[in-house]
Amino acid sequence: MENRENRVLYVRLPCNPIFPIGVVYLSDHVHKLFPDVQQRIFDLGAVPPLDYAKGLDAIIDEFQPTLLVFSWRDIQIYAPVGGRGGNPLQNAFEFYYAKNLLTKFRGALGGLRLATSYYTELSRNLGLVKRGLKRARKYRPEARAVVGGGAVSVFYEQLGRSLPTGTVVSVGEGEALLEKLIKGEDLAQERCYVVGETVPRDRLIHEKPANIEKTACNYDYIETIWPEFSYYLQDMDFYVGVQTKRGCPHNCCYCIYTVIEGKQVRINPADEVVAEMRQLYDRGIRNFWFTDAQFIPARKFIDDAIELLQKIIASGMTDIHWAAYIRADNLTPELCDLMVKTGMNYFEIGITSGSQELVRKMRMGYNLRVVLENCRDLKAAGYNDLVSVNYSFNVIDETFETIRQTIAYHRELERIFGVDKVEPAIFFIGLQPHTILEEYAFKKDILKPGYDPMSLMPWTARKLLWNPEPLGSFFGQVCLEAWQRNSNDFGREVMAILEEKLGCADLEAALTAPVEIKDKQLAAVK
Ligand code: B12
Ligand code: SF4
Repeated sequence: MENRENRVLYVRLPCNPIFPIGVVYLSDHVHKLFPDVQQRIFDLGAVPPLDYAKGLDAIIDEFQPTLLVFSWRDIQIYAPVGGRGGNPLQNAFEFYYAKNLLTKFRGALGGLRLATSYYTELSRNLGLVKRGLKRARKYRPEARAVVGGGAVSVFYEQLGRSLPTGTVVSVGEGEALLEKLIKGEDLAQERCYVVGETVPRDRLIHEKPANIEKTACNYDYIETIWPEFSYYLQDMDFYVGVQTKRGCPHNCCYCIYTVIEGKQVRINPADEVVAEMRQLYDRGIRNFWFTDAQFIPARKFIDDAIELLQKIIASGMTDIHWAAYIRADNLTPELCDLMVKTGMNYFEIGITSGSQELVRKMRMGYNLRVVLENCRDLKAAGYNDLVSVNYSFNVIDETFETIRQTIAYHRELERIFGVDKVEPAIFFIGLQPHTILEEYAFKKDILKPGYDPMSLMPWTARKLLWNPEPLGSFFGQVCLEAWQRNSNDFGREVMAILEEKLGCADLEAALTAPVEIKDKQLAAVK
């Protein structure tokens, strides 16, 4: 029997205004199980920075929670685009690779600004947790804090060190944990630990998430506990998150999604997904982001995707748009047709490299030839919108030849979709804990166990922003030149410069991976 005195306050910690789908789903789940429990959502993503503390105090004074659920979405900010503290990749590269002293100095200043804003954000968020808990205890001495969300799942071992004793630190999905917290049950079997009381179990993050079948989120209820919900309804360009499945079965060497969400794919029933979208649709939402790690994780989930898209059409929501991460090796002409008909107008494919040989070495399980064939099907089905292709150079065993192959591959994608429709998103991998790449870095002595994956100190950041020599400096120079030429079209500039310097391989070479017996360094690590 739950404790009827439970009053649960969900605080989404400051974040760019991405729809706070995590806390929405958690509160919906709790409500379905414990309809009497009082709940409230407070989203700091929709509050100006100067008002964070004041706003948090006010909601706690008013609501007097017994359980504070802090949701922390992201911490890691290496991206090729303007982040919260500037363009992190550019700053880092200017500092590490610029030959011109002035540019180096500018990079150092930018890096310093960035590091300052990063550490300020970290300590501000930790401060908000402490402040909230302390204030809640004025009203309810038994009040407890629990922290979770994407950022906590990645850095759960490090974050616990700076949180108040007794705080529950959660990894992955929080539904089952909240259920137990509300019932006052023992947490020993959950993917969590309690600061100052228990330590994270070895390989905690690799434990399987609970198998809970998701039902349509009840937005009529959500509206009643989240007065600021309308903030996300005002801007009609906004992509509101809807989850259609959880989990990814792949093993891509740098990726942690598959660990956070688990390898077992759990499908949310199509009728429930459509019923959830319908509620948002009726509130004026027309843009949806399917928040799955992958919308079609493997061929065996093609039928599920088809079912969902058919049901969307049958529901009459014909003027919507949607976007997602798509493994384009798992498409069929029928699926392509449905994607276009249901309004997909943006997708990201994370092939990482256009060289089949490297794609195999990174354990990504992609067949690049199939990706191209499927992209042709998608174009034939009438897809005329943007596709973002994520490339991360220099992950492992990159050579000038594999770069030439990536260029050949990219040019072929441009031939299929049109140059202006294919956006090369050039990322460098931000090394994450619990990945195969991290183990590889240990093996190769690039990192030592016990390093701090959250450090932005230049000597650590240089290793975490994965761009090792011998090609590291080469890529550094190419990127610096690309920013100089046109920072607004960074990805295309990088491709152009690489092609000018190295030329372009035969497409056939890109698509063929010579069978090598001893290329399996990463596999060996695994
Ligand atoms: C979809 C997605 C996106 C989409 C979001 C689209 C949209 N409109 O919603 C896009 C592509 C825009 C995106 C962008 C970015 N993302 Co992103 N994204 C994801 C992804 C794949 C799923 C997130 C999601 O919505 N899941 C579904 C919801 C329901 O789950 P959830 O919010 O995580 O909540 C669940 C649990 O976390 C937990 N939970 C949440 N809060 C709490 C609190 C408590 C107390 C408890 C107990 C549990 C709990 O329970 C919830 C329900 O099960 C995750 C990876 C992953 N597989 O989790 C990365 C992830 C969240 N993203 C991440 C990052 C870094 C970013 C970027 C900052 C990347 C960048 N450098 O530019 C940008 C942010 C852009 C911006 N504008 O600021 C990181 C964050 C961690 C980190 N490394 O810092 C993640 C974890 C990926 C990773 N491993 O690196 N992202
Ligand atoms: S397919 Fe995507 S989500 Fe799955 S492991 Fe690979 S990179 Fe991660």
